[in-house]
Amino acid sequence: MLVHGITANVTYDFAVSVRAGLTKPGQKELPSMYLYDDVGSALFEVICHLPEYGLTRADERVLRRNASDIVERMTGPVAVAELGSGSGKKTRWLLEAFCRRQRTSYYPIEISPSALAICERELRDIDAISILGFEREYLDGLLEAAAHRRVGQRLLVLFLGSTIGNFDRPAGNEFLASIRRIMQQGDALLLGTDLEKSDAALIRAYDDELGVTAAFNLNLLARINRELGANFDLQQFEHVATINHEARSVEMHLRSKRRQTVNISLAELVVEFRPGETIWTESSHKYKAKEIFQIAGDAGFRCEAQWIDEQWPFAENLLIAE
Ligand code: AVJ
Repeated sequence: MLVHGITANVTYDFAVSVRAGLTKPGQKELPSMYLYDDVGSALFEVICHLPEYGLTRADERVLRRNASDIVERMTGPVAVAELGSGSGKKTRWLLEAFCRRQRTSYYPIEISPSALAICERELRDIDAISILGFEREYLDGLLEAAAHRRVGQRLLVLFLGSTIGNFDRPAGNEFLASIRRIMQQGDALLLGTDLEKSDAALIRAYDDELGVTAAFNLNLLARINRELGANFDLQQFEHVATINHEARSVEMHLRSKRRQTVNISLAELVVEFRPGETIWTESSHKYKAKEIFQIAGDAGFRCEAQWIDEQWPFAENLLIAE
């Protein structure tokens, strides 16, 4: 019964978001969070292995190389909460370093149940780890994780992979401030941020030769077909990646190849598309290493340390709650 109730609500929220995004005057849009169902999460894992997409490997390299430095800066017992853990692979280095010192709690927070299960399986062999996963949205999950921490445990929140880049800058600042409000003074946030790079490198990364990113993006329409009884013809839409210089971001869109009408029955919606019209599905903002200090300060943190990968410019930032 409960499971049925939760499922119904998830579908309802999805229908409401799809309706709001596709009836917006001007640019149609869909929230990027819905890219990550089981199929989307699996495709994203493949993207992380593509030669053109260096982001995840850079994130992993910085974490692996600096794990002991990061861990030494967090003295005493620690509870680690991770927002959007994915497969959990890149978190291993940090958790192993913490667990060598003492028993450590790990709370992965993930909206994809399959990604959460994979993460728990991937990391459960680490000695002296206690894993408790939350299938929740970020802030709800973090509230729950924070409620589980023991007295005397410092909370380390991981927000890796430059997922912060999915927010526009004001929303990103607000999100960091919301995380800060759940934390106590002295707690820490390890924030991964992809740094600015050439337009050509970014277009290659977000429009790969093999078409995996295209499939990842188009899966959002397939998901609407599956879950909301829609009739999108996937052949009639194409993946586009563009640079927004003003926002300093890469945008993914789905472009209608012709004039067409789509019926989305569970959203009680009929949508018209002009030829060439796009649905904006995701933005990935890029940062300057220096600007993180300002962003941290504005949200109630102090950026205590920054580690940068030179091969694929990417920064791992240790923010301390003030
Ligand atoms: C998981 C949000 C960090 O923006 O680079 C990868 C998602 N989209 N390729 C990113 C993504 C297309 C990714 N993040």
